Amino acid sequence: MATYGEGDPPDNAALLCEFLRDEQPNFSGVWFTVFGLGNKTYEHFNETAKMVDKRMEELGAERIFPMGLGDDDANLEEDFMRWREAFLPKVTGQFGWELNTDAEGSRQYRLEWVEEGRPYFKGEFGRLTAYERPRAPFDVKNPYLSTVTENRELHGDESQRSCKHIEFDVSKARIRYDTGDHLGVYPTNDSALVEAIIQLLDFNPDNVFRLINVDEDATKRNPFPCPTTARMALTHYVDICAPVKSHVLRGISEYTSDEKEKAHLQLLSTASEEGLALYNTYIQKERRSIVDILKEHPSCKPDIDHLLELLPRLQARYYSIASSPNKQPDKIAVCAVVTEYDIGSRHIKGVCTNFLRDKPVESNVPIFVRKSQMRLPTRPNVPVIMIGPGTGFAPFRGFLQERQHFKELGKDVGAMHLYYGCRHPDHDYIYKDELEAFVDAGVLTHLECAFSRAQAEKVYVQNKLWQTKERIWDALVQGAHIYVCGDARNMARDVQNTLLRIIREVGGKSEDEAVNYFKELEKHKRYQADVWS
Ligand code: FAD
Ligand code: 2AM
Repeated sequence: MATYGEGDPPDNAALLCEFLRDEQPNFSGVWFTVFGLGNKTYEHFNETAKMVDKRMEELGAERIFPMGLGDDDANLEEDFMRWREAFLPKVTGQFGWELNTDAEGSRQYRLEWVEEGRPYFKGEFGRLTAYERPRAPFDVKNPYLSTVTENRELHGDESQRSCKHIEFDVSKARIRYDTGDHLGVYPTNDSALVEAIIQLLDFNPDNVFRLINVDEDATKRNPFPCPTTARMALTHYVDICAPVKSHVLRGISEYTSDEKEKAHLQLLSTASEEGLALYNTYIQKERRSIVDILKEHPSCKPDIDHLLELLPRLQARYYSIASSPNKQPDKIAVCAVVTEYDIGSRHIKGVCTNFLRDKPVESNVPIFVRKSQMRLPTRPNVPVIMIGPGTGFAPFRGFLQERQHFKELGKDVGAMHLYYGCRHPDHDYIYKDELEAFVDAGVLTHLECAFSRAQAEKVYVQNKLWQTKERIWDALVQGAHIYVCGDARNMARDVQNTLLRIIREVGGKSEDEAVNYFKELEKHKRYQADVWS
């Protein structure tokens, strides 16, 4: 069970969670266990898994093995490998079965060649004609092939990094969005990496095939849209950049002729202390992808269709929408900071941000809107405090546009406080001109910028909050809504602690009273966080 956002289940588990929470089915006689996929940098760590585990027991089911809580901030794969290692003998014992780990290597899909000339999937999802004849509604399973209308650099010349402002045309799709929503973007993999796999494994990348589930009752008939070619699958459908999962290493070890290389791959996928430690450094910390593994184990030559079956699906990336439908209903803006870093001699590029980085105007990108919880107060005269360093500013650009629109309509618009943070005013101060224009227009009433690297000591948004603590408390007393967006790892927690301190020290509350005050803010959606790591 995965948890995301503010302790929410993923979309495809929402109904199940609602059912477990609200209904009273009798689960006596049911055996269960739960493994949670979470991230400790978030406040509501593995909340969905914990809820399911608790409710299953309350409804009469019997827990046959303790819940495992995976932490993606540390090493989710290792957490799962450890948990599974202990769980498998337990579950087979419970059913009176014999544990057969060899079966792990067996194929779930069979290959079927498709004759030349037949249509095949070239990046679409669901339907072959999904991009030529788009059909609403558009969502994660049916993205809309939008057109890029703008792609400009937001960082200054002296910045070592790149941050892009990108706009997508959705006029023909009539996609509706609200300020605060997220945009899902489906990237394609770097063609150089696709080519590297083709060279390393030496197969014909353009033969059309289908992979068909050998279990005819399975709900998932194909691992990705089929028929397709290996080139298309490597480009659009499977993840070839993430650190390799242990079951993939185990699967491809069977195709390795050199005994030393084979033993290395097998050790990497073994849940022993030695294997886990090796996995942790060699795969996780040093972030080796399938391309790295194939390069470093030259005798490992898996059949391409088996490799494609083993690799996880390439996932959409999410970006906070940085525009308001009031200002531009037909275009959706995002701002994305490009992920790029070196590990040893390897230069690693983030999949989606590098895909977007050079997308020219008029090119196409599959997108969809995902609703979020983060909303401006219904009444435009309620004051808002927005805390968003870096690209955490993105949704607040939408908020400012929205309130400006109301102001232009002659409505009474409440105060807007923005706490923005970046490294240096000349390097990565994004949307500086726009922010100054919002100030001039009287929409942005209070702008505080924390430049962390413009002087000897670090200055962060929470320092600016503390410096203006009386103003923050006054706004809270007047009913202000607070929004925090951006880095989940440190910023969100530090900001929350500073707000608690303001409630205590300026608001005159005790420790417990301040915590309760904060909980009330959360309950009434007057404190909303949209953070990611
Ligand atoms: P990937 O290929 O996915 O690689 C990223 C991975 O690289 C991460 O796992 C990270 O741990 C790892 N990594 C990064 N740097 C290093 C390093 N130095 N050393 C080792 N490992 C490293 N991003 C924005 O830019 N703007 C937004 O508005 C925005 N909004 C978001 C809203 C939400 C709700 C969420 C969940 C995320 C948001 N993100 C935003 C992040 C975005 O979704 C992507 O995660 C980000 O752009 C990276 O994607 P990528 O495909 O380029 O990188
Ligand atoms: P730094 O990278 O110089 O440490 C946007 O990324 C801004 O957020 C940067 O100025 C960054 O500063 C800053 N930042 C880093 N850690 C933070 C934290 N714990 N709280 C608030 N801001 C932080």
